[in-house]
Amino acid sequence: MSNLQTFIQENQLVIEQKLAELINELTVPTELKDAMAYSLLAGGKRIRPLYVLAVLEELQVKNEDAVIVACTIEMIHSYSLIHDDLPAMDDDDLRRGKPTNHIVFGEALAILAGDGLVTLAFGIIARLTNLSAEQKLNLVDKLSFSAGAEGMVGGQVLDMLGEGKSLTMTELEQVHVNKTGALLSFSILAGGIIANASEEMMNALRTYAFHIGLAFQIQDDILDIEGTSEQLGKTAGKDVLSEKNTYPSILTLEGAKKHLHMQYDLAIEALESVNLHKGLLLEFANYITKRTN
Ligand code: GRG
Repeated sequence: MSNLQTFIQENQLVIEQKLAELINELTVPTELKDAMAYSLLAGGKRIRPLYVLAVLEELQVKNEDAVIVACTIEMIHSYSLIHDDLPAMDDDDLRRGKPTNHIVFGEALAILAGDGLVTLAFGIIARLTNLSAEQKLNLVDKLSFSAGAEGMVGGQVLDMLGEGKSLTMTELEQVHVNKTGALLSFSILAGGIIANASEEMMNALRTYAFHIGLAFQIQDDILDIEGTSEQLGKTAGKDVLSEKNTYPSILTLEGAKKHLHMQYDLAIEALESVNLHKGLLLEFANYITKRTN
């Protein structure tokens, strides 16, 4: 088994346990807790929390709060998926092979479960005890930027406004840097913040994160065309059928694959400058660009 596979296996378990713990300890109406838990504890690859822990592993720093910060990012990710699946947005009935949150709990509770998850994340960071006030403020600041109007929410709006129009590559990139890249990038930077990494290290991680964020989305678009039936089932090929703007639709499939490799190379080049190009972050980049689901 590769280092990354062992790392993922061990840490996914820790993340799952911590997520369950953080939800179970809430004193909130049962219906709300059930709706929050339904999506948060429904599996998924846990790429974002794993990235936080991978950066700390590479920087050889241990901090008991790291896994909790990692879980808060998964809470924000989970909220974004619940809201993205709503009838007013993508109107999806299935997510990860299971009925979407609003199908099970109804639209109102699904919206509120998402609201509950996103706000919970910030409160949890504020209450951490193994990080300095400065680190927590930095995490809250960067997380709100990445998840909010200047990041994921803004990207979702740009994506929505672009539907039915032919976007240029620059416009498409702007959608994805914000919609998908911002939160994924934050996961990588959060590891650096928790580790009190140097400015040079943070700059390298930032560049790596930027290109990995794009690579993740390009591979997502490629999987929508070439993916396994499981992956195609996720959206039922919706993006292809609805003629949404995607990397393959603008660059062709071959062009999208070339662009993916270019983003990969740029990500690894950034790691070379801080001598992190042979470890877990390299393996993670390989996984992101070759993933099949
Ligand atoms: C509603 C504010 C708001 C934002 C939604 C992230 C997002 C913005 C929408 C998700 C739609 C989508 C399929 C985007 C493509 C890339 C992506 C984020 C895929 C899902 O992330 P994974 O692959 O999912 O990490 P798992 O299931 O593994 O957690």
